[in-house]
Amino acid sequence: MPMHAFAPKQISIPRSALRSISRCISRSSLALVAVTLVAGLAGCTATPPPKAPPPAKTLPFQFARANLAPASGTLVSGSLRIIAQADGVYLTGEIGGLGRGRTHAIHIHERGDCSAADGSSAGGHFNPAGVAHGRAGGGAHHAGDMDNLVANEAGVARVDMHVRGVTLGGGGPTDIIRRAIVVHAGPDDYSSQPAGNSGARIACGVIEVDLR
Ligand SMILES: [Cu+2]
Ligand SMILES: [Zn+2]
Repeated sequence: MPMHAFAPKQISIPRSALRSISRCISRSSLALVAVTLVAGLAGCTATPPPKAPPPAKTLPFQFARANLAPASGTLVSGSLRIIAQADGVYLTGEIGGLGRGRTHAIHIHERGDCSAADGSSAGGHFNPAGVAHGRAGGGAHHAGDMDNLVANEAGVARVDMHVRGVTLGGGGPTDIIRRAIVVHAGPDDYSSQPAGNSGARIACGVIEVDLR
């Protein structure tokens, strides 16, 4: 910035003031340079720089997805979209390769790790409140408890599920990002502890942020 073009040489300006004005000008548009010079020696009231935004991982997210892959030697797979809502999330999608007309348990499990062949690496049901297993919407239950899926005659189950009390992102105790969705061989009886006696884990997928 050519300071000498605006500041006559015969006027003695302290170096510190010059530096201060220079800082002001560097933050101002050219249209503001004259105003800045007039106000300059009276003191630059530069506003502090805006605070850096919080890291992305602490932000709530609108969408997530879970691509379910087979576990325990099955051919069960599917893709679910997870949409943030005011009081929880909405799950939507399809899971195929299930038994024709069969009923299968589905839950959110605590660990986003589907690496074990039997899905055991996903841990137990997502249960931040430390309560008993049960039925969603009917008394005490894990935050990860959901109603059973029913497959059609083609072995495909349509998922359209509202799960209350969980969040996407934010890093709080109810955050389900990087947790897992697990489908089981049998139905959840909604009462046996700790997991509804729903049998082997036949598909598993990690819940990942979807930035679309
Ligand atoms: Cu489960
Ligand atoms: Zn449970």
